[in-house]
Amino acid sequence: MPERESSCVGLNEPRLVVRKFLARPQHEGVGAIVRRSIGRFELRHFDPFLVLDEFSVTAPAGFPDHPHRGFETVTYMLQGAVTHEDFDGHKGTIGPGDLQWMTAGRGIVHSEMPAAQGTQKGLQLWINLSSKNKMIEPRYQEISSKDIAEATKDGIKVRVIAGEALGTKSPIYTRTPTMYLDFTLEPGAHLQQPVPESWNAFVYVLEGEGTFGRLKSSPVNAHHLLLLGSGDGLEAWNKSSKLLRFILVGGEPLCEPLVQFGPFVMNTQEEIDQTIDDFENYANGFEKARHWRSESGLTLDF
Ligand code: FJE
Ligand code: FE
Repeated sequence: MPERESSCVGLNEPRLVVRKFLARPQHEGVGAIVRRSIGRFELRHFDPFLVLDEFSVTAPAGFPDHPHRGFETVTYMLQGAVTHEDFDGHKGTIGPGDLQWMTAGRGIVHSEMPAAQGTQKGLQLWINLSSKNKMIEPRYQEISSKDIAEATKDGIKVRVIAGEALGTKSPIYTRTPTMYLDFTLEPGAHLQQPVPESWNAFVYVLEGEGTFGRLKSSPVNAHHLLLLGSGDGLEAWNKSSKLLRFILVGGEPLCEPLVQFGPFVMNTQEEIDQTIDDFENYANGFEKARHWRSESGLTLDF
């Protein structure tokens, strides 16, 4: 029997698209605009993912002082720059192609504000933490664009934000096992990307038009989120005459109870009550919020 071509990457059971959402612009923060897909009413969570926002901010709009507890925020810049500043003195600016992987753990209070003229664009993904990791010390992993691992093959370019693709690995440590790949496919390119069978996975289209799951399915364009069904990987084709860019994100579901109150995500209502108490009383990780204000001096209501 002839061997299957490149059997090490061939897929036995490609995942099909089971749901498709168009992320429409909505207001968030102070004057900012986000296209929210995961996290909106019709798609409250997609375990372990809580929110996916494609954001667009133009000064003086932004996301001034606000807290987080119990999950991670992953900010990937597409255009322009954002300055972040937290209550522990951690401060920096991320520009085009840069990544900030922030594990809020027991608590971060920070601001995220535009740092350049014009419109700043990017993606922010919120990844839930398991009960045993919700109260860990906060941690940042930051990678500038030039240091993000890239690989190219057969008309496919991938930027490996987390996980592995085309034999290239990201150095990012994911506490909730996660893969995050930024693919660009030239016209005619065909992708087969393994995704662990037990993981939930989705595609979000950034640019161009792509065919996902099966060759005969109708093409999907920018700002659409596609939830993938079960299987061992994703097959995608660029049947158009322009570049196709999308992210493929997968994660191991936590399968735990979840109670969310804005930027606090815990397992039980008691833990949420405790978190609100901690935040109001500057306790259990929120101590440094007592005397801290960002340069913006504003506070985000939630
Ligand atoms: C937040 C409202 C918010 N999406 N995308 C309430 F807007 C935010 C928030 C963000 C955010 C920040 C960036 Cl840089 C990009 C975002 C929501 O900061 F955390 C709460 N609680
Ligand atoms: Fe934030």
